[in-house]
Amino acid sequence: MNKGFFITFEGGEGSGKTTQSELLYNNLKEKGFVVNRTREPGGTILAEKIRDLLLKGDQDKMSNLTELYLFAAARKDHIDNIIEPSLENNEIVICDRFIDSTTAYQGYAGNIDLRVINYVNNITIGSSKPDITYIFDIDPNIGLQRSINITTEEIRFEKKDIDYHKKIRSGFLEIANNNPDRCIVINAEQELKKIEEFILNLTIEKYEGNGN
Ligand code: Z5A
Repeated sequence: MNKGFFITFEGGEGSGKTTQSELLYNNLKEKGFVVNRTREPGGTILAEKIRDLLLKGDQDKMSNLTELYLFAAARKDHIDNIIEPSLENNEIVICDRFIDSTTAYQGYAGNIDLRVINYVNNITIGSSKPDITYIFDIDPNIGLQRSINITTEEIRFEKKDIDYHKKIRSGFLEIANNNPDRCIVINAEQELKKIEEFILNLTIEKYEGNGN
């Protein structure tokens, strides 16, 4: 019997992942599923502290490799204390960003060798591999415009130039191409309700098809 069901939401800035992961969480709960919604970097006390280090302050304050290790450290704590226990408990876990963000941001955009990224990702997650990954695809100019109105100190990545964000977009599309078993690309420029319905229906179909 399968243990739990693990869903990740990925994509560039302002693509609507957070909005849609919350909608899916509410919709599944309303239908009686046991669901846990979390995010990366973050999800535990220690990982939220690492989040502050990573997302606040000057964009050049650390190297790409330092970033990679900090994201991995936060993820390991999150997996050990939140994701794995929830999956062991047969829950549905919805996570806003996960390993594909590391591949897109530190790998494709940050130029760390993808073999290093894959190695670090694999030893960090162990068997906690997502069952479905929704990749939100949006023109970075539109995404950045959408997030401009959100007031937060967590803007280290938003401050990077447009070329960086274009690399992230094409990186995510390549990840989807390389992982067709779990990745579904969502056109994030569509109307909110249309995306919400599509994701809910597909999630339930995949969940039931997974032997749950
Ligand atoms: N990062 C990394 O480099 N490596 C890693 O391994 C991980 C992360 C895990 C975390 O940010 C940062 O860490 C991230 C990558 C890096 N870079 N940044 N910044 P985050 O995930 O916490 O924050 P974010 O990516 O900036 O997300 P965001 O600003 O919260 O955007 P979003 O979640 O994609 O969008 P949203 O908040 O749901 O929506 C943005 C706005 O658009 C909002 O006003 C919505 O009402 C609106 N919206 C949403 N959907 C629509 C539609 N369909 N139409 C019109 N308007 C919409």
